[in-house]
Amino acid sequence: MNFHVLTLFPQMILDGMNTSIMGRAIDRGKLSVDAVNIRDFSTNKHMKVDDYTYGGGAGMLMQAAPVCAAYRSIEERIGKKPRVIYLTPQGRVFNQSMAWEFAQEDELVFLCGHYEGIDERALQLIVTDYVSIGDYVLTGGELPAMVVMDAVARLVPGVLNNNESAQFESFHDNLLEYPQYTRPEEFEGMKVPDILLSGDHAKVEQWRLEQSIERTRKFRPDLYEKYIQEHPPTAKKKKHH
Ligand code: 6GU
Repeated sequence: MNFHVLTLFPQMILDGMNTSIMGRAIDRGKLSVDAVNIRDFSTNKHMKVDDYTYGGGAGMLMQAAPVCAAYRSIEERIGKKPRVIYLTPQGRVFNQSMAWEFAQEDELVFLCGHYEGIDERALQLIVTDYVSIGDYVLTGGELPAMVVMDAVARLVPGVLNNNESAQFESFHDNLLEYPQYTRPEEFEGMKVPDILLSGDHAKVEQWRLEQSIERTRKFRPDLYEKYIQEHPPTAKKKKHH
């Protein structure tokens, strides 16, 4: 998977992505991240990339020309028209199924806005997907781009170790994860649940599923409803409440 990020702050992207599991995956050749500085494509003598908005109002807007020129440099380099994800609070709210969808691509471009946004004509010309990471406002698209890249990258084959496989985990099946424990058996008077020490694998699995269901019901009733729709409680099984 090759990520390309259009940004005014390339160092922020490179610093964030060359660390920990992402950094390891880059070193192993499973991922690449390049940050293209939109300012390098300004034709203004002061390397300006923003201007006032037509119609008035507060703030500055990123101009269409440097954004499009920066994008086209990527298109020419990779020799195809990739999906271009614009990070914006106006976008579709990112979730795990979108991460799986993006993970099917070989190349992904992320467009990070700043100031009050980007000239609408640049967006019309190059953007294929509008994505938000939640209902709050940030100062720019760099952190959202890194959030989406992290979620997508860990689904790319070879990025995670086998035993940290992305297949079985939170949001698989709309359930939250069950509680986990490591040594010691007792910490500040709190014991690890007996069932986890029993060695009865089937009982452990049953307990974990019950814990997942109960946590989801308590903390994420919206996800719980989806889970119940796909797994209606039967007379035989234990009730979920
Ligand atoms: Cl994608 N961008 C900005 N600037 N703020 C956000 C966001 C994106 N998602 C949530 N808030």
